[in-house]
Amino acid sequence: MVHWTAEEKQLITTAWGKVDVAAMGAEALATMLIVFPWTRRLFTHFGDVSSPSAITANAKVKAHGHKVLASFSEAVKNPDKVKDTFAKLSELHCEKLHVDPVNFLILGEVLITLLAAHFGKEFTPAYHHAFHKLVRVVAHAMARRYH
Ligand code: HNI
Repeated sequence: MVHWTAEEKQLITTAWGKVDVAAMGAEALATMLIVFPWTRRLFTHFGDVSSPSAITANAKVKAHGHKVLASFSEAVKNPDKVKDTFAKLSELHCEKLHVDPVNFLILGEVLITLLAAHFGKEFTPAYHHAFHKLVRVVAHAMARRYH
C-alpha cells in the first residue's frame, strides 16, 4: 500500500488545478505516438498516425488524449484508491488491447515532461517527485492484470 504524505497530495492537487486536461491530454498522447512510434500500431483505426504532422492534426488522437488524461485525473482526485479506480481499465488494456505495460510508464514520463515544460521553474523537485510517484502507482494499477 502506497503512503501519500499530505504535502505530496497537496502538490499534486495544486498543479493539477492549473492543467488544461483536454489540451495536455491531446499533447501527451500525440507526443507518445510521435516519440515512441511502436505505440502507433494500436491506433491505426484512428486514421493517419504515420507522421508527426498527421498525428498532431488527428482529431481522434486529440479526443482520445483528453479521455485518457481525464481518466488519469481520477488518480489525482483519489490517490489512495488508484488500484480500484483502474481495475476495469487494467482488464481492458491487458486482456483485450494487449498494451505492453512499459507503455504506461512511458506515457507517464511524457506527461511529467510536459508538466515540467508547462510550469517551468514552478515545477520544483518536490512536484517532480510527487508526480513520479503518482505515475508509478497508476502504471502499476494499469498493469495489474499482468501480474
Ligand atoms: Ni488507454 C482506451 C485510459 C494508457 C492504448 N484508455 C482507453 C480508455 C481509457 C484509457 C479511459 C477508454 C476506455 C473505454 O472506452 O472504455 N490509457 C488510459 C490510462 C492510461 C492509458 C489512464 C495510462 C495511464 N492506453 C494507454 C497506453 C496505450 C493505450 C500507454 C498504448 C500505448 N487505450 C489504448 C487503446 C484504447 C485505449 C488502443 C482503445 C482506443 C479506442 O477507442 O479504440
